[in-house]
Amino acid sequence: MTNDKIFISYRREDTAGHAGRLYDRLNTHFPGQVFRDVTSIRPGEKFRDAIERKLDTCQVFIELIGNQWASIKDQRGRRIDQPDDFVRLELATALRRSITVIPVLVEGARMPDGSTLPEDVAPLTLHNALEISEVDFDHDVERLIDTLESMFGTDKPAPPPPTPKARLGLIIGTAAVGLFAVGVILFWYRFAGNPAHPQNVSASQTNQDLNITATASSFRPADGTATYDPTKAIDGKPSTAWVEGVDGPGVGEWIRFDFDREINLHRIVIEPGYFKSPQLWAKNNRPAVLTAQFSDGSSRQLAIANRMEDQKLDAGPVRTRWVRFVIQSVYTSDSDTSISEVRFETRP
Ligand SMILES: [Ca+2]
Repeated sequence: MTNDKIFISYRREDTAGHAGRLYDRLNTHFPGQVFRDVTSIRPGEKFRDAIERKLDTCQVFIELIGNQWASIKDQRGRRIDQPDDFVRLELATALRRSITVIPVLVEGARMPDGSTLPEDVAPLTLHNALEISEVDFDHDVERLIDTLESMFGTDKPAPPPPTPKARLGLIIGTAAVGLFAVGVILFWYRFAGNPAHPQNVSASQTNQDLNITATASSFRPADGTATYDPTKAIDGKPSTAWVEGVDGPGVGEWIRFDFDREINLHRIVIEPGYFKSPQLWAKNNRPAVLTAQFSDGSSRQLAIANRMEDQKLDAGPVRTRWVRFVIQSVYTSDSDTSISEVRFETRP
């Protein structure tokens, strides 16, 4: 029986050194949950069966891509084109199942062109890649670990039960908060519409030369002068943010941007979290993995680092009239998930 949640796939001739170091680092952080090497499959086990079984418990599949990943050949030709190539078998199996696939580009390698890859592994190129390099190895791997942690969810210990005295205070406090909340909700219904059904809350904003309309599945009601509707993610101000408004971490909530024309999108720049101050950033959840969906029916997963800085994410190129981000997982704090700013980089 195996409990491996993380599968590292790589080509020995291409990235064996990085695979070894990455395995060591991940295994320190997630002990006993990382699987690296098909050589640890017992002799006599059928290779295909062994891979299928190894991937049964796997939640995240990491494909290390070096400069020779796609091009490396043997006497029969390019390895990736051969149906029994073990990297191809592993990757195709992971892509076929609902396993999160993260391509990791090593030492400046580029993502291969999907049109040059066999059909069963070409979808790899739709996934957002992380990069690792010798110079920034520690930093790059930390970013990967942050992403993995958010996917697995970090179990925080429950707070101790309140003492009787504290409980009385809690009841009074809860009642006061309850009354206040009723007031806020009544105010909200009266002046701002019903926050439970904000499906079509939208406004046009200019983001670069694009006219964009933003909508969201939910958003946090205004408090005082601060508002958190979806247009706050495209107002050009890091100090304002879209903040989802449901109970819990906001997984499944979405924000959508409609453009005034079809664009050729190649990169998305995102400010994940509430950038008004480092304190507020730490207090509000940050998205860790977003699914970006496009009007051509395609989508891609964006892995976001847990850092308060602009993050540039490869998105295409894809021709699309809109982008919808669905929150898949978050870095949890004690408040709702926020996005301060999104920019779309296009090509003609
Ligand atoms: Ca903003």
